Amino acid sequence: MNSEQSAKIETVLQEERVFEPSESVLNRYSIKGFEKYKQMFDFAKSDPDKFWGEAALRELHWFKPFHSVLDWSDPPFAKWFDGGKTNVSYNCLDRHVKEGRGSKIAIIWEGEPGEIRRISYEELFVEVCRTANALKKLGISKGDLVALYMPMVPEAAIAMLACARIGAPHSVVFGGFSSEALRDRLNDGQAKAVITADGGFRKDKIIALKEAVDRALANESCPSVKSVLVVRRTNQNISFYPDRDIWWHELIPSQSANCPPEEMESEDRLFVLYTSGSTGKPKGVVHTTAGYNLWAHLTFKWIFDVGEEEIYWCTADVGWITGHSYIVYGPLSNGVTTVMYEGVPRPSNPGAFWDLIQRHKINIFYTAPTAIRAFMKAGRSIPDMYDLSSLRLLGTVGEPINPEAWIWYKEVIGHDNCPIVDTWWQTETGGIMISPLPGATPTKPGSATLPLPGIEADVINSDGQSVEANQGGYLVIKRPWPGMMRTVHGNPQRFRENYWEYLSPIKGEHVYFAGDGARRDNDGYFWIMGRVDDVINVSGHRLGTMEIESALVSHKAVAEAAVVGRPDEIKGESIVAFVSLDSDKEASKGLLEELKAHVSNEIGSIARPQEIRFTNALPKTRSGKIMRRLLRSLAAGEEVKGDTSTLEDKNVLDQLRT
Ligand code: 7RM
Repeated sequence: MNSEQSAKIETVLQEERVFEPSESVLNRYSIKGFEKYKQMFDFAKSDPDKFWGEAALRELHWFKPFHSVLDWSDPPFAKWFDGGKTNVSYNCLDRHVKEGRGSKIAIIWEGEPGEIRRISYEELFVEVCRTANALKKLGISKGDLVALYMPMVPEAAIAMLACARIGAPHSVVFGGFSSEALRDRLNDGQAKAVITADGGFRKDKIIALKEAVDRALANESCPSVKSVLVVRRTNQNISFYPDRDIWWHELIPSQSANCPPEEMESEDRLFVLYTSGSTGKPKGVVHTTAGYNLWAHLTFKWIFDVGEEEIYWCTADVGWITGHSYIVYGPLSNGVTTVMYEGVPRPSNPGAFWDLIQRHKINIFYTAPTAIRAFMKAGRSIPDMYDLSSLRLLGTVGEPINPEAWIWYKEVIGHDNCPIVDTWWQTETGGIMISPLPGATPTKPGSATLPLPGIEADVINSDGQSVEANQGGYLVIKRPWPGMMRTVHGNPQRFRENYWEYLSPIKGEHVYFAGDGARRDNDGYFWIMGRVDDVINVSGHRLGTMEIESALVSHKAVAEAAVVGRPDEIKGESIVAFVSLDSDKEASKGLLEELKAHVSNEIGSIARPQEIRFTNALPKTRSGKIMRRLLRSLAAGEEVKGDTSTLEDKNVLDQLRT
């Protein structure tokens, strides 16, 4: 571990409270008591093939059973359930309808202007079949990539499932990304079609999704894209290119509702989802059919344990992995009623979430620490105005949760009746990896607790040795699991090097490096300490500092840029950029705003720096490396500590202190 990284994992948490599952909680859950968890964990560890093989046969429908559970003969390229044939949309729809549960509500959708749609499994099944047939009409066949750039409307879930039905992998691009970011992703994945909407409602604005698609495709800059399917959502005026664009409402309703699911090989691609890493452009994380389906299904079932009459709500956007696994695939594969909400909390509507919970009598609520911290700051008088007594389980995801926010969530939202599940995982892991099982695991505020059965997590140092209790180190996963990403789209070498062979002393051993620092306490509980690479986490959104730096440098006035995260009370981290200008350019307030807007344009508003500091030069080592550790301290307004002897020009530091 280098000094940059170790500096990040020095913090020692002093949290000693433990909450055992209460008697009533214990009785409510299928996985009851710590012993039961231990049994499952030990079984999965001692005979993983049997554990996963049995689970796959029990939990999923197979057109043809698999002949092997895990093929790890060519690490890190895993094959799970080889020889088997299944279909994710079948597992999410057909089987529930066939089992007589077609009239059960699959999705309760609430639009930002307040409209409500309740879609049964039967209706969802029909819509997905029609959409799947429509995609075929557009020339999409098995293996073709379809991009989605959509607001949070049911058509987003329908389109994902329709793709899965015909074996066309989807690539969902978050609607908050810019046309530039969309173009990069369309070209990287060679998408054949884009599914979008005229626009979307976001906060108090209407966003122009179709216009962004038009810009991304302008001047034949994405030659692979042949058609654009457009959902009418906002009714705003848009341009229409008849040889390329087609309205959803003109194409889908006339399609046949009969579309037999494609029998997919276990390892056929289900989707590609782009995520930020420490180097270069975002990478396309590839997930495949059976393993991903099983992992989303099982983790959802183990952790949320949703009853037949219960209502579950995850507040993520389908543009992120949390939306994929825990709004769409996990809940639907389990035949659960999942809520999809187009809105986001904001000052003009501070009680929106609690209002939704009250009106829909939501039982399980899954959100991000950043949202909880914002609610906490706004004060308990707002949630106290609502009836939240339907809640029985609360979850968090996306970033570390501070113990204060954890306790507030438990007391103010959960009225001390709901266990809290702090779930650690990543786009790459497909589903939750470290989390309490609410009926089994005693919780500690701020700890994601223990790995799920089948997950062998550890904290190691740069020599590849497990570190002692309470020591910081790298969080790693030591054996493959069904939901693991299979490769980086178009770049298997990057997959190998960045994830499985990153820790040089154990090259060849194939240990999955998550990019996070962590510590285990005396009970073996994991305390995640955040990224140790150049990834920053702003409100639970992952951004690569390199990506933002490239965006800045692409502006004509900028010579060099360095971006760091600064601890932020609400967002977790905020973006601070240090920028040096070309010698003939003047720093000004106008240019500062222009640069912020430029980053929004290049990536999306989530990447807009909160602060930009102009400087003549960046602090560098003699070998030319930017010393980010110093910049992080400066951005946080701290004393610059530690070794600065490698700094080339000490005067630079004084200049940067503003
Ligand atoms: C699901 C998701 C992944 C990164 C990961 C961590 C951070 C996520 C937690 C967490 C502490 C958690 N996917 N992270 N969950 N840190 N406790 N419970 O967020 O690919 O977008 O981000 O998020 O740093 O590496 S992601």
